[in-house]
Amino acid sequence: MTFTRRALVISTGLAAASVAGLPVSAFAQKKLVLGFAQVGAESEWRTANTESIKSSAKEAGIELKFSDAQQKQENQIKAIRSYIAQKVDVIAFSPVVETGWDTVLREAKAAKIPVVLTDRSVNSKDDSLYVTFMGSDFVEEGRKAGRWLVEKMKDQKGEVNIVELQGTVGSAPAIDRKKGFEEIIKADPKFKIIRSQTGDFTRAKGKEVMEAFLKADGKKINVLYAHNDDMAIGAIQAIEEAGMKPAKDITIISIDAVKGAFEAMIAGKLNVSIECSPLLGPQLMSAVKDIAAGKPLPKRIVTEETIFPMEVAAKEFPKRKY
Ligand code: GZL
Repeated sequence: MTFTRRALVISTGLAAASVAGLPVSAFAQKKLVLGFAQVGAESEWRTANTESIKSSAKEAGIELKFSDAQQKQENQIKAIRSYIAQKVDVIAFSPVVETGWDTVLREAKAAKIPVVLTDRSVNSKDDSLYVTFMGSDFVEEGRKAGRWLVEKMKDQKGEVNIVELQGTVGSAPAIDRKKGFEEIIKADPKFKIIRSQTGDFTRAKGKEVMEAFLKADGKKINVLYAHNDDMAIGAIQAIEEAGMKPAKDITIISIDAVKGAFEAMIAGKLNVSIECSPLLGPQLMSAVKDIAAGKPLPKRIVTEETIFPMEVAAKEFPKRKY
């Protein structure tokens, strides 16, 4: 039964119930059920994203089935299959990597269960496999990081040696944040990415990889570009343990603008954080209700975001919601 037909059946049921004198509430209480397959709990951003989804589902009166895949694609696929078996009304997930989803998404389509992509997208030729993708423009986030650096270094005559902490290999944010950043800095040959490696979006790995970068190139490093705040915060510890001053000896740019980033900027240890909002819960719940009501949705819903240099961190911090 298609989703629209299911909505029609519910509304017809309500009409029939009221004519037959049955308590309409018997039909009206059919709660929508959303199955959400989360990436994991790898970062402050992800924790805030999970909180937004859980609190918004509660507020919207939507029954939420939630799973944490510990950043493993096979776990997300297992969770999606279990939601199909449970015949949930809508499935939503944030794909840990861009590829390898077509088979399970075709299973959801065959089961007539609509799918919503949140936060990260999939690299599929068949965009009929999902209703909409809501989340940030990661390429633009990378461009914002590049533009901030070009402006900061505009009077710098010599080479600007950059080390890069990439996000999870194969993930949309890692691929696109790299792409946007390189698109901007390639205009000036003084900018050179001398080392680039994944820190898997975690503090621990960010620290470990930065230790290796410092061991290899220490004093040569002018800039760290981290694809998220957690890796930048881990790297800040490594920089300090190496006897250098973060945000002074090494300019640090990161993305997300989570609480930890504001604390680091206020402490003078991080130069700038590009906002990437995890607060997708309300948008997701409204999309679930629209799908249930048979309303069409745009294929792409982009989250509007800004940039926070350390100079504004203290003023902005009290207003932050994540
Ligand atoms: C971005 C999100 C990324 C964050 C990281 O939308 O997918 O994953 O930037 C998180 O902090 O781990």
